[in-house]
Amino acid sequence: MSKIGLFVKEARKWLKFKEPVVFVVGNESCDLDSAVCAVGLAYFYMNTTKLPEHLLIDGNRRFLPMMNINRTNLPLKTEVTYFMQQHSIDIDDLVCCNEVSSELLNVSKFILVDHHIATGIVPAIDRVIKIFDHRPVDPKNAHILSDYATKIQEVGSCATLIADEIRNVEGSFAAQDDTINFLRGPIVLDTINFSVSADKARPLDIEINKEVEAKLGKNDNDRLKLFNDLVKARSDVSSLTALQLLSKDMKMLSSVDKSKIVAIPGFPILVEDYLQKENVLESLRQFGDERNCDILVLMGMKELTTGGIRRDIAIVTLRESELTKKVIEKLTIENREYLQLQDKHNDLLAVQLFEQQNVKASRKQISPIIQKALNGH
Ligand SMILES: [Mn+2]
Repeated sequence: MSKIGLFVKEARKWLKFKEPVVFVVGNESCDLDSAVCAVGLAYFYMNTTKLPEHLLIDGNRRFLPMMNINRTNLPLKTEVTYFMQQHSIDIDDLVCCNEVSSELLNVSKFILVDHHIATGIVPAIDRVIKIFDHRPVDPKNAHILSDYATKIQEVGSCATLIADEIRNVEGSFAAQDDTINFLRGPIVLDTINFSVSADKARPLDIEINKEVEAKLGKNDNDRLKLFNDLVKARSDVSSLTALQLLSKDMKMLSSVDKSKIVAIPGFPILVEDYLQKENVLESLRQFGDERNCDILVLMGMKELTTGGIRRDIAIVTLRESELTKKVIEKLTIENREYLQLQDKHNDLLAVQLFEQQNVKASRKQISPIIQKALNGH
C-alpha cells in the first residue's frame, strides 16, 4: 500500500474517537478535483515539518479528508474510484459525509477545498479555518473571504492551488513526490490536458505543472496517457448497475405548479445498450418512484472510434399521462427538422426509443424543449 493509502486508512480511525479533527472537505459533486484536493491537502498537512501553527487542533495534527457525498453514490464517480485505486488508496477507507457522527462534526473544524460556501455538512461558518477555491466568489459570501486563510484564484483546477500551497509552505516541491504526483491527476483532467481551444488552463496551472513534471521526470506523452486514462475511467460505466447509471448524471425538471416531474438521466453509452442491462425495467420504475417522476427522458451518447459520436433518446412512461404524448410531439414533430429523430425498435412497452441524427443537440438544448411540454406550451 502507498503512503497516501496508509494515511487514508489510519485517518479513518479518528471516526471512532470523540476528539475534534480538522475535516478537509471538497464540494458536493465529489469530482476528481474535490476528492483529490481533500486527500492531498490533508496528507500534506499531516507530513510537512512546517505546518502553520493555527492549523493545529489542541496542539495536534488531525487532518481527516472527507468526501462530500453519501457512500452509496461514491461508486458513480468512476474516475475518482479509478484514480484512488491507481494510487493504492482503498475506496472503503475513504470517509464519506454520511459516515460521520453529528457529535464529531459539532466539535470539529473544517478546511474547504474546491468550494467556498459551507454546505450542509459544516455546522457553522465560523468553524471553517481555511478555504481553497478556484471559482468566482459569490458576492453574498465575500465577507468570509477577507480572512488571511482564504486562497481563491480563478485557475483551471483547485489542485493547482493545493500544489501552490505546498510550494509556498515548503519553499519547493522537494520531498513531495507522491503528493504532487497525486495532485497532477485533476490538474491534467480539468485543464483538458492544457488544451488551448478548451481555454481552461491559467498561467498558474501551467507554471505549477511545469515544475511538477520537471520534479517527477514526466513528459508530454506521460501526460497524454494520464489524461486519456482519466477520461476513459470517467465514462467507463461497465461496473455500474442499471439503477446506479440513472443517477450518475441527471437533471430534474418540473412544471410550474410542481404537479409534473421529469428526470433526464444522461449516459456515456447509448440508451439502446443501456436497455440491455439487467433489471432495467425495475430500475427505471424504482428510480422514478423515488423521485416521483411522471416520465423519464433517457439520453445516450457513444463516442465512435472514428472520432464522431452517436446519440439516442428514449421516453419512458411511468404514469399514464398526456405528458408522454406532448413530449414526443415536441421532439418528433415540432423539432423534426432540428433533432431528426428516427424510430428505433426496442422490446419494452413503456419505452419509446429514437436515434437522434442531429448529434450536436445535447441535454442543454433538449431540456428547454421538454420544459415547454411541461409548461403546456
Ligand atoms: Mn474544481
